Amino acid sequence: MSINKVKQIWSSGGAVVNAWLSIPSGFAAEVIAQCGFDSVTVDMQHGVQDYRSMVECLQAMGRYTITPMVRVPWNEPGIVGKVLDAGAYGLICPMVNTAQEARNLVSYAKYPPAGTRSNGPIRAGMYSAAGTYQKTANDEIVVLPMVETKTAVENIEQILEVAGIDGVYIGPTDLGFSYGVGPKTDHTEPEILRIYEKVVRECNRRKLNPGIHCSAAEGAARAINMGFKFVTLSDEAGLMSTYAKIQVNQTREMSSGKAQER
Ligand code: 3PY
Ligand code: MG
Repeated sequence: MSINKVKQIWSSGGAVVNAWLSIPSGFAAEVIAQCGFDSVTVDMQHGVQDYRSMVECLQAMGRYTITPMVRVPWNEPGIVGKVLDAGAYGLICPMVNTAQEARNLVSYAKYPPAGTRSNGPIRAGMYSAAGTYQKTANDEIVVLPMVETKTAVENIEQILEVAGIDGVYIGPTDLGFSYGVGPKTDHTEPEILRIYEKVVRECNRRKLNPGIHCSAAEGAARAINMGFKFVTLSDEAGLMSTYAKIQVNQTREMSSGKAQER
């Protein structure tokens, strides 16, 4: 059996509930990692994360039974190898538009002969006997190229045929831009929903796992009910500010006007 919780959940037919870290803080990662998520993804593309803060986040989530994942800033071999060397067991990569780009991603993420990843799992290899990590990494690490443009949607079948990917991850805001309906999550436009249905169907045909970025429980549950196998609930900054605003507003409402409107 896989040691990767995401793979375990998928092999039992379940859907993964993923967290998203944009705050460059090990403590924030620790807080989120104990909330019951199945996986936690450090976002190095749009999150306020750099390499060191990403490593701190991975360290902070180390004692929880979650899969540590990273979204890299771009499809480049240097950063892909470096986040895997730091111990990521899942990789999300933005803006993968063609089968060739997906093949490149797989190649960067896998050791030879499957790929071209360079040896040196400086942190990733630390918790097992020397050489053990390299024997299992190709199978254990989840690779999810992002489908977030019209071009990627047009190429979806070819992208899904690329050996070594575990599914795809939809970026709804970039997809919205690409289709001229605006950069938002939890789309309800029939045109976008038809794309989601197609991605789910084509993934299912190939025993792959469709994933999607959502903004909250309602959209995430709807996505799971559509057949998505990996859903992200906003990011921790979004969750924090949503809950804080609710608490501030409730305090004003419940204090009979003594806590004044600002
Ligand atoms: C998108 O919605 O485009 C994303 O990349 C989600 O983070
Ligand atoms: Mg995006």
